Amino acid sequence: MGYTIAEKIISSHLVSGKMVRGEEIGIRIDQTLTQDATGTMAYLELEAMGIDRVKTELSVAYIDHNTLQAGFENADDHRYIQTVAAKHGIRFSRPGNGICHQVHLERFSAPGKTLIGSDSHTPTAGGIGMLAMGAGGLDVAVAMGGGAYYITMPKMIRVNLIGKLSEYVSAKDVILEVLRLLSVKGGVGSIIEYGGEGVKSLSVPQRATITNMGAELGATTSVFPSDETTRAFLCAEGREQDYIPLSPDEDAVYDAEYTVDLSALEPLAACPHSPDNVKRASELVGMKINQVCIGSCTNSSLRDLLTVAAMLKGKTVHPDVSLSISPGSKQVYTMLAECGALADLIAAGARILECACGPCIGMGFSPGTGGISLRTFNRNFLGRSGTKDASVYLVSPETAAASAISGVFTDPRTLGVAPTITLPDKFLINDNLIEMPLSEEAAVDAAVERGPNIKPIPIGPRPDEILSGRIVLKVGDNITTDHIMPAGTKILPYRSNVPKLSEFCFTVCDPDFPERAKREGGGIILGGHNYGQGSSREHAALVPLYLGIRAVIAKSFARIHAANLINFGILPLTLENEDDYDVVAEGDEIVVPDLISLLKGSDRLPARVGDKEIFLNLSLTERQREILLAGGLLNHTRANLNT
Ligand code: MIC
Ligand code: SF4
Repeated sequence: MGYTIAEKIISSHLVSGKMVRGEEIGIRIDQTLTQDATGTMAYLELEAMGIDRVKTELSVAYIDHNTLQAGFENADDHRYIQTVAAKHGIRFSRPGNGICHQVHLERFSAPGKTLIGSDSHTPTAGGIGMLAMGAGGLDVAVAMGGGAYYITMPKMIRVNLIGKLSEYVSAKDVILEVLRLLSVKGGVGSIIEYGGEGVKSLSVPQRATITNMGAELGATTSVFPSDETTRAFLCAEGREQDYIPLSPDEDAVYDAEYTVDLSALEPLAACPHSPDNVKRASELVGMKINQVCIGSCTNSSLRDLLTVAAMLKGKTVHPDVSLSISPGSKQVYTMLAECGALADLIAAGARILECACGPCIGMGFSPGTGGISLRTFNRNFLGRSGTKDASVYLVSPETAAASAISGVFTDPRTLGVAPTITLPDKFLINDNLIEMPLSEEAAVDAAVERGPNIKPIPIGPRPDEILSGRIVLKVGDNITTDHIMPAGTKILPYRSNVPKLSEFCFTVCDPDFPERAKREGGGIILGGHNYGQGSSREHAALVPLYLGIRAVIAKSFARIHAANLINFGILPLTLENEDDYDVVAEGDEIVVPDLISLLKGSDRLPARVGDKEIFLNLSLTERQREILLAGGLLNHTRANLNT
C-alpha cells in the first residue's frame, strides 16, 4: 500500500507507535515556533523542565500578538522571551518582523520537515509541503528539548482540486467552500491533503491560506504537495536548497475524498459567528458595513496585498467604513513600500497597522456597537473582535477591498476586469530582525530577565482517590477557547499571569463563572460537541485548573484542547450516552469512586449523579494515563528526568 504525503513525512519521523489510524504515534520534530501570547508559558515550562539548550534543527520565538503594549506587561514579556531564547539556542523574531506563520513560511518552512508551534495556525506551513501542527506550549517545550510529539494517527482526507479559479475568486473562497462542505468538526482526527490538477494554479501563499484555515476544520493539519511552484517560491526566498519534491504514491489510500471545482467557485463569506456558516457573497450583497480589516496569518501575503492595492488605487474608502490593513511580514511591508503599492493604500484612506496579528485577536480595531465588520481573517467567534454584539464576516481580500470602497457588502466580480498581479521572481530578503541565539559558552552566564507580570505556572495536584465535584458550568456545542479564555486588549497582557487571567475565564458565556468557581472551590464543566475548538492556548486548561476544575465532561473534544487538558492533569471525559447531557444540570454533584484504579486501566468510568448512574469514557494511551496520574506533564517529565 502506498503512502499519502503526510504518511511519507510521518514515516520518516516516526519514533514510536505504528502508523495505524487511531493509534498513538510519536513524531520527531525538526522545527518549533512560538508566539508571544503562548510563548511566555512555553519558555517558563522549558525552564521548569530543566532544558538548557534546544535540540531541534531550528526553533524560533516570534513576537506578533501582544504588540499594543498598553502597559509594561507586554514589553516585559517580550524581553523575557528575547533573553530566554538567546540563552536556550532559539532564534528571536523581533516585534515588527511580522506574524509568525507568514514569516515562518517565507524564511524557514521546508517541504518534508516537521514543525510544531504553540499556535493553532501552524499548519499554514503545510502550504509548502511541511507537516506542521499546532500544539500546546508544553508539548512545544518538550519537542524543543528533543522529545517526540504525540498524536493519534489521523485519518487521511483528500481534497481534489480541479479547474482554475475565476477572476476575483481566490484561495480564501476555496477554504470557505471546504468549510461549508465539512464544517468546523469535519476535520477532527484527520489530515487534509490537497491534490489534483488545480493545485498547479495556486501559488505557495495561496496554498498557505488554505492550509491555515484547516485549523478551522478541526484538522490535525493540512498539506499540499511540493512541486515546481514550491521550488519557485523557495528560489524567490533565496532558499532553493530547502526544496524537495513531494507527492502521494499512486496507490495511496485515503479514508475520504472530496472534489472542489475551482472554476465553479464564487466569492464566499463565513457569516457570524462560525467559520463554517458559509454563504455566497452574492446573497449578502447590499448589506451596509462599518468596518473592513485586511491581514492576519490567513491573508496578508504580498499577493493578497498587491491585489488589494490594485483594487484601491485611485479610489477612496467609503466614508462610513473604516479600513485597516496589517501586512503579514516586514518582507511584505517593505516590498509594498518599494513598488509604490503602499502609497496607493494610504492614498485610498486605509489605516495601515504594523505587521502583527492586531485586530484578528481583538488587539485594537474593535467594531462599534452592533457593527458589521468584514475581515480577511480566519475566526469570527462571538466577542473575539472585542465587541460582543458585532457581526464579523470572513471574506477574501478581493471581497474585502470591493466592499471597503462601496460601503456595502459587494461581490467583487461586479467590478469589471480584475487586476493582474505579477509577483517578483525574487523577494526582498533581509533577516535583520531575526536575532541568532548566544553560543553555548556565552549562554552559560547570560541572565534571563523576568518582569513582575510573570507569575509561577500552576501545577496540578495528583488526582484524589474519588472524583467528586459539582457541575459549575454547563455549556453547549462548539465552545471555543475564546469562550473559555478570551483574549483582546484587556486580557492578553496577562498571558503569563494566570491568577489575573482567571478573572476573565468563561465570562463570555457567564460573567459570574470565575466568582462561582472560586466560591465552590472548583468542580466540573459540562460541554457539548467539539469542546475547546479554536486556538492552542493552554491557558484554556491552565486557568480552569487554577480555578479548581478537575474534569471536563463533554460529548466530544477538539484535539489540541484535549491534549492541553491532559497535560495539565484535567480529565477530558466523554459521555458514553449523549442523552445524559440533558439529564445532568448545572449544580449537580458528580461522583466517580475509585478514580485512581480506573485511571490505571479502564476506559469506562461509572459516575453517580444524584441517584442516577451514568457512564463516562476516557480513552487514553498508557502515556496519557501516566501523565494524569502524575498530575500533569510537567510533573511527569520532571519525574522522568529525575529517574
Ligand atoms: C488565535 O488565533 O486564537 C491565536 C491567538 O493565535 C491562538 C493562540 C493564542 O491564544 O495565543 C491560536 O490560534 O492558537
Ligand atoms: Fe495571529 Fe490571528 Fe493568525 Fe492567531 S489567527 S496567529 S491571532 S493572525
